[in-house]
Amino acid sequence: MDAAKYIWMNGKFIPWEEATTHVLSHTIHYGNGVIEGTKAYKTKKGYAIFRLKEHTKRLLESAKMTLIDVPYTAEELNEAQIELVRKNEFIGDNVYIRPFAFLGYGVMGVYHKNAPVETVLAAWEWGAYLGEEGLKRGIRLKISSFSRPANTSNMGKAKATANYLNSQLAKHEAIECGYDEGLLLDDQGYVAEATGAAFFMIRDGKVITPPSDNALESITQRTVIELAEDMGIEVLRRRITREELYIADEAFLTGTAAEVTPVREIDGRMIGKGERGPITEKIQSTYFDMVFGRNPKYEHYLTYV
Ligand code: PPE
Repeated sequence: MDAAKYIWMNGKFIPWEEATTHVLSHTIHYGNGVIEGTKAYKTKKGYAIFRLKEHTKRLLESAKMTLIDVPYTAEELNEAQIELVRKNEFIGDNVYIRPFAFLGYGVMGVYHKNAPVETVLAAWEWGAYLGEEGLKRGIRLKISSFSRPANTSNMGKAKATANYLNSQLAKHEAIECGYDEGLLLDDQGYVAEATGAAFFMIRDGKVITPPSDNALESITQRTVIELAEDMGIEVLRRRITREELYIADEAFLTGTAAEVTPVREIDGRMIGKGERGPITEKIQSTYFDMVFGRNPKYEHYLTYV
């Protein structure tokens, strides 16, 4: 990871190296924390943060779901993120912002409401999540032997730190088996999401993506649905079963970090021609034009710093 200059912690900008925490912080032991992942891209007019308001809103909503009282308003957090990107004087095309809240030092035991809430905004330069090569050629996906936790036991719509244990197990399994990424089904056997991205497939010219019944309400997924519809492509939001994945014409993942990453293989079955498909390519290039400020139609999603 590339260090940056400053991190915003509990209302103040402090040097990157000084943003530390005690080993007995509550979240380290019991796993209740919330995170966001937001991106700033270098445009012709300087850095622009993509869908800043939506990401900050989701952070506060995740915190509400997991009973963490963040003592800052969305407006304060938005202003601080803009200032964070400015102050760090980044140079690269891709800046990743990680807003998060966790429970700090002071109490032990599962009951967490007396633990202090720590709010942090960090940012650093972070390139292609699944590799530059993956963006061009597509990645290999393995359906995980782990399923996404059922709605009766976890909260998939919260971007909760705790949900990433399940993601880590699936990711590790996929990598160990020689794949790039894991795809998780829900407890009923329908496609939920990848370990850190939403899933899309294309059949007969139609774009299909599952509802967020058992998954994070992905902001990139919502964006791509809008883009595809604007391009005149029909989009279906419906459940997908395993065997249907194998006969997809094209597939891709979406996420703030994953952006639009094509999928060229699932469980040893070649998807389409085993390369980035033509519709995927169109959606991907439209997405990059949008985030890099090259398409005035989507300017309203950009916050210039
Ligand atoms: N599902 C999961 C489980 C997930 O973590 C992400 C984002 C998404 C879907 C896509 O959501 P959105 O970014 O709103 O389109 N994963 C973040 C963290 C990845 C990481 O490894 O860290 C991200 O993309 O920022």
